[in-house]
Amino acid sequence: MKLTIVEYPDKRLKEKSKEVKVFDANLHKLLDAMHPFMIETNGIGLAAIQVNHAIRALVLNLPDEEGEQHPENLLEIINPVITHKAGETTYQEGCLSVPKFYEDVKRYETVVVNYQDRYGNTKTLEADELLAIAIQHEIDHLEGILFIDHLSYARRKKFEKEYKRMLKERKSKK
Ligand code: QAP
Ligand code: CO
Repeated sequence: MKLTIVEYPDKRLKEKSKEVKVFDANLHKLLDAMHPFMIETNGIGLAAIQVNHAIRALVLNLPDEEGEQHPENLLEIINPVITHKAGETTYQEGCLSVPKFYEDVKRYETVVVNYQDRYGNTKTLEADELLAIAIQHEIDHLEGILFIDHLSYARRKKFEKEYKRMLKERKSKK
């Protein structure tokens, strides 16, 4: 299965993703492709909508203290729902769908998430630190929300200006 990244300002990123109801080989094929794709593109988190599949599925693979990603740390999260949230934290976020841009975003410090695994089994995850931030970022994608949607008006305007210039520059090099 060949995947390509959907990049801002593509309207598909604003779509609300649909609940997964069938946990079949098609879902597994997509998840199996998303993981290596995310690693190859230097991502730590990827929502299905970012590879043009508007379903409520995401993968996460956070690096360890040495900055290395291990396959055994892969998380596959389907139909997530945040059931508890507390605290506040700010982190400089990026997104594979918004290449080369990083901005501070405020998130809950800890979240509890109910979700399903690839077989439809119900799970609960208590997340803090980078995992809590990453999960909130990816769940936003399922609602059609990007990290740049959290910026102040002034920061967003600055971003749009710089991003447009970057796209123009990239186009001229093709
Ligand atoms: C979401 O983000 C996230 O601009 C995952 O050129 C963000 O994997 C989780 C990436 C912040 C936790 C904290 C971005 C790769 C990857 C880029 C990513 C780029 C290449 C972003
Ligand atoms: Co993202």
